[in-house]
Amino acid sequence: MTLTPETTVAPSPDFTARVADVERSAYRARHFALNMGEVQGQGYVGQALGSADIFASVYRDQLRFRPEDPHWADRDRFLLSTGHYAIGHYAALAEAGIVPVTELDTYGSDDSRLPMSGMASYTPGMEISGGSLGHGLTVAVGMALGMRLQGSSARIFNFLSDGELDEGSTWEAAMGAHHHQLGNLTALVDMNALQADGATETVLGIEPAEEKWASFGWYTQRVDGNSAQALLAALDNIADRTGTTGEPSVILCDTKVGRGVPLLEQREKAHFMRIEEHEWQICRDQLTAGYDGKASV
Ligand SMILES: Cc1ncc(C[n+]2csc(CCOP(=O)(O)OP(=O)(O)O)c2C)c(N)n1
Ligand SMILES: [Mg+2]
Repeated sequence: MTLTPETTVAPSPDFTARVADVERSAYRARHFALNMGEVQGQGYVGQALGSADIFASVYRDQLRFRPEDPHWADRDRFLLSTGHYAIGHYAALAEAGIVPVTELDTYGSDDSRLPMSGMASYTPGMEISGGSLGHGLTVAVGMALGMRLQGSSARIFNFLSDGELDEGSTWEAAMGAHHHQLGNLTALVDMNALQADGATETVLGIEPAEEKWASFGWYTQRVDGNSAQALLAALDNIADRTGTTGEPSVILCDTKVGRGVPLLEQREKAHFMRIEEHEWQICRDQLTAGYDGKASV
């Protein structure tokens, strides 16, 4: 079956159907990311493709929001720490009906509401301005505490990167979340094994990451971050616990840069991936062919 990025399918409570729904959404989001990248001739396309399953799992399946009212007070919050992943976030916001699909073409252009690095004041649904790495979780902790003090049942999700685990502020926030018993907080870490200048393990190793988070008092799971099935199972485990424990939760998501497009998966890992003009269509074709071959769809 071939789906165009515009096709939408209603969510279903059945797990298998939920997985297929998230996979479809991630597939469409990957097309959106390629389209945005092509408009600029560049962009953080490798990260967007790698993390699309994480965004889709949360936006499609977990997050409580009103597309027509992005500032609805009781909404769940999704905080993007990594401003450069905005391209992936915009794709998810378009999928969620918060940003019009037609607006994606303006990505990174002058006067666009969709700048290359996420800005809260520009984009509906963008809760914080990213770019200065290591601050997302600190803001998320404050928000989670604030929502609890207000008696709100809203949940806070923070998307951060493996590179951000090198930031001391991330661990201060992790301690704070445990101290305040923020069971309404979930961190999602894109463990793509890359951080700008090189491989995470050679720049500044952060393993064993699970043991670190667990020792900070977090309910810790590590999953294949390119498997909607694994992501939803992990998110379900967290949802089952919410309200019953004060432990904050983290999902360490092992992902592949360029996921879904073999040409880019095999390319040397690069923070800012160079894609030649003639390659965009090849990328799109490979993405569509890979999706058509998926057993669970
Ligand atoms: C506080 C701060 N220090 C340094 C940078 C410069 N910087 C930009 S991206 C990046 C790499 C961060 O790692 P990650 O988010 O894992 O990168 P990716 O996987 O996208 O390569 C760095 C150090 C920054 N944006 N903010
Ligand atoms: Mg990284």
